[in-house]
This record gives sequence, structure tokens and C-alpha cells, in this order.
Amino acid sequence: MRAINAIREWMEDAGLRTWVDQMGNVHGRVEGANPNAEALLIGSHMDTVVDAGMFDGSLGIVSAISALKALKVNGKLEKLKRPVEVIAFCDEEGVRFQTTFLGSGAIAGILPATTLEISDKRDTMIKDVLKENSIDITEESLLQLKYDPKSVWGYVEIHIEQGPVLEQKGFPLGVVKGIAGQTRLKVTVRGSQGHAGTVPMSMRQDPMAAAAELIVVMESLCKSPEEFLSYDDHCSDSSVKSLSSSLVCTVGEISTWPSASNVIPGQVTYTVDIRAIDDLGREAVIYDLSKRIYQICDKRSVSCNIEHKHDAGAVICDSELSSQLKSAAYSALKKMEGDIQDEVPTLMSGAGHDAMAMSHLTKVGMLFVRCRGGISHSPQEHVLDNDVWAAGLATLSFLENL
Ligand code: HGY
Ligand code: MN
Ligand code: MN
Ligand code: MN
Repeated sequence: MRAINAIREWMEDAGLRTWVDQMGNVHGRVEGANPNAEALLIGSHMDTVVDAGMFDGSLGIVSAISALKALKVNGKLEKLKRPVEVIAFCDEEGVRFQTTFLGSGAIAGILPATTLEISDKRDTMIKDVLKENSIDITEESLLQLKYDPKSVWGYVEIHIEQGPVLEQKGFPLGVVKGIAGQTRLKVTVRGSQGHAGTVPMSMRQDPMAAAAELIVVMESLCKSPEEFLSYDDHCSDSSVKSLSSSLVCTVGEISTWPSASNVIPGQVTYTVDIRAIDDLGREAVIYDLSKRIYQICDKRSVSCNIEHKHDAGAVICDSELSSQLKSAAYSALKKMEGDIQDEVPTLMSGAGHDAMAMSHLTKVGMLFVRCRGGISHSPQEHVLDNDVWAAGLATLSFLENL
């Protein structure tokens, strides 16, 4: 609740009308000179992962609010050509329910139905959100948070790159070409629980050893998909080839039961996060990986269950919005550094963003900010003050040329 109140205060200090919606998103809006024009939505997420850095998500919210504050100080806020609405989204990371984009998904009208159908989770989630915002609503009105596409001009998000490209190029800002698609699975392997000291190795049905083999096989598949995927199955070899450049897979969470050092586990559960720029290729990997999981479990006489928790297709950013962001970034850097020779770089995003959900509602554009060593989702996450300044100036220039 403290974050929500602080963000509202910053928004009100920038001259915005604020409210918190039923999902827990914080909105700050100014109507500008043409209140009936389609609105620009701009923002990012206010939640983050465990043991995270300070800039993932928050930089986008602060850049938007500070740029509007600067317009207010210069008496230009009410002269904006169209309404501008800053949205600080809740639950972009999906850390709690292994879904993601719950806040932006509600606005875009793609609230993952599966999330609301997971009744044991759904009630907890909705009750938490509602309790925190002390709002008493039905699930239906929660689902009615969707914005009317005709009332929205576009969505822009300023975000740290969370990768090494801009640092390698020596450039503070970059425009995002597209965002890789992602799939989240939950794999549960069940075997026969037993005494660590008495069950001979040849008689074990050990889900931990099985999970270890599954994870190493997944790593090899994602390191060289062309070796694994049988092309004739379900995707062209071009998708597989394009895969290898962007395909990544991660097991971020693993838990075992009963989790005692002298007990052969009865069950092991782990998460799978798979991403790629090519959706077909990513689906081919999921299909191939699932086949291998069942084969290996069969061989080890353990059972397994693969839950498909979340899918978000790859997104290509809008070219018109992207070129406006590119000129805004260029003019910001020119203001700061005098003349700049090179063009503002464009790059793909391996990380997911609320812009993926918002692309179901309207055209989207993203501006990346260099971050040290490309490190993110870690307390080591760091952005240079000057680069934050450049991001703010670019946002201001973008708003002034709406
Ligand atoms: O996981 C992601 O890509 C983002 O940080 N939510
Ligand atoms: Mn993140
Ligand atoms: Mn983020
Ligand atoms: Mn004992």
C-alpha cells in the first residue's frame, strides 16, 4: 500500500488526477487541450521480483511522472495535444501466481482466464488485491477494467534494457524493435519416497535424479535446438534456425517433498521459463521438450505432470511510435552531449514487459535505457544518473511532440 500511496503523491504533485483500479493499478491522468482525443498511455510496472534491483519497472513510472511534472512547472501540461495517462501496473512479474501481466492484462482485456479459473489461487489473489484496496467487487467488474481501444492512441514504456547491448554499443538509449515471446511451465515429477539409507540404487524411483536429468536435457535442447527438433513434426527449419539466436530457458524455482536430507523425495516440482523471438520455434521446443520429459520419466518409472501456466506471444513494436521515440531520444542526447554522430540503436527485448499485454489493446513502443553489465533481477542492477536524465528528457521531448 505504501508504494501505491507514494506513486499517487508523485502523480498528484505532477498535476495528475489519480485513482487505483480494482486490480491494484495506479492511474494518473491529465486531459490536456483535447479531452476527447485518444489518450496516450505511458507507464510500467511497480512490482518486482525477489531480491531485485531498483530500476526494473520503476524507472518507466518515474520517467513518465517527472516529464509531466516538468511540463506542469513550465505551464504546458494543459496544452498537451491529447490526454496522457500514466499507469503503474501491478503484478507484471507474476512472481506470486506464476502468471504475469495481471495489471496490464486487465486494462488490455486479456486477463488470463486461467488465472481467474484457478479457484484456490483466484480467490486468494482477488481477495488480496481487493483487501489492500478495500474494494468490494465481483469478478465480472474486475474483468470489465478493459479500456475501449477507440479511446487509446498508443502505449509507451521506458524501461532498463536488462541486457548488455546498449552498454556494448556505448549508447545510453535504444528503441525496442520487438519483444520475445515466453512460456511458463510447472513440471511435477512423482516417484517413490523412501529411506536414504536402505533403498538400493537399482530399486529407486527417484524424482530428484529424474528432474536433474530433465533440466540438463532442456539446457542442451535450448543451447542447440537444431540438433534436437525433428523438422517434419511441426515447424520449418527456418524457425528452428532463427531460434538458436534468441532461445533461452531457465529453471528459477525448484521444490521437493518432504525435503529432508535422509529421505528419497516423493515429489519434485520445478518451474520452466522459455523464451524466443520466433513463436513457432518456441512452440516446437515446448512440444519437443514435453515429449522428452515423458520419455525420460517413463525410463525412470516416475510419473510427471506438465502444467502450462502462461503464454505470451512475441510482439513487434509499432514503427510510427518507434520512430517518434527514436527522434525523442536523439533530441535528448543532442541536448545533453551536443552533436551525436551515430543513430539511436534499435534492439530486441528478451525480457517481457507490460507492452506485450498492452499490444492487445493498442500500438506499443518502448525506449530502453542502458544498464551496467546488462544485469537485472539482481541487487547489482544499476543505471547511470546521466542515462536516467537522458530517459527523462527523451520522455519530455516525446510528450511535447505528441
Ligand atoms: O520476466 C520478465 O521478462 C520480466 O522481468 N517480467
Ligand atoms: Mn522484471
Ligand atoms: Mn520489467
Ligand atoms: Mn529413522
